[in-house]
Amino acid sequence: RNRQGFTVFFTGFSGSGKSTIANALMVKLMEMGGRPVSLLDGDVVRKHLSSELGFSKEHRDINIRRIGYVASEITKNGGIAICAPIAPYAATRRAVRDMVEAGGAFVEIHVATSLEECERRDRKGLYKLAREGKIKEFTGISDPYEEPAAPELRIQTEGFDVDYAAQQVLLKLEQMGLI
Ligand code: GGZ
Repeated sequence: RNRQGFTVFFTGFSGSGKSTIANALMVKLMEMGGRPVSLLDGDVVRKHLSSELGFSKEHRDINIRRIGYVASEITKNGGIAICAPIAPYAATRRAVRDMVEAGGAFVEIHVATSLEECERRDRKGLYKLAREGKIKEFTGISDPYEEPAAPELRIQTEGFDVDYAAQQVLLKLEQMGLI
């Protein structure tokens, strides 16, 4: 029972809170025990799996497909994969969904923090650099982000804490019969 593997795929702007929510979710799922949990965070993937890639559409697509492939392997083998890249292109997210669903469930979660809020926070100072033109092809500023039309869950982060967001994800996983 409940042994099907699955992938939780977060998508949203830089600074939207994807990583933070993904980490909180990982802790909760690990505490529940049972299946192994693997986190494929944007930063870590870019360091260890995609270090040669930049941020052109072509390179982002390669990056996302790599994440999708690893997630599909984990899922097929009954594990839980949590992914947290920006993943700005709908067609690429679709391709990942198809790959993962061949061997388990795919749960797309839009971390819907607005661009205005992400830029206002600007925790890493990247939006400022992007506005100054010092970072090219920056998502939301000088590069596109295609909002998911029908994600399994859309999280509004403004005014809510990380724990509440992670709790919403757990509820959705429960509703889907995955945990
Ligand atoms: C977007 C960029 C860019 C550009 C560097 N555009 O807040 P962060 O720093 O840690 O998250 C961003 C991360 C995005 O990498 P992903 O692998 O998630 O992107 S994608 O899914 O599109 O492949 C940001 C940093 O890298 N960063 N330059 N031009 N984000």
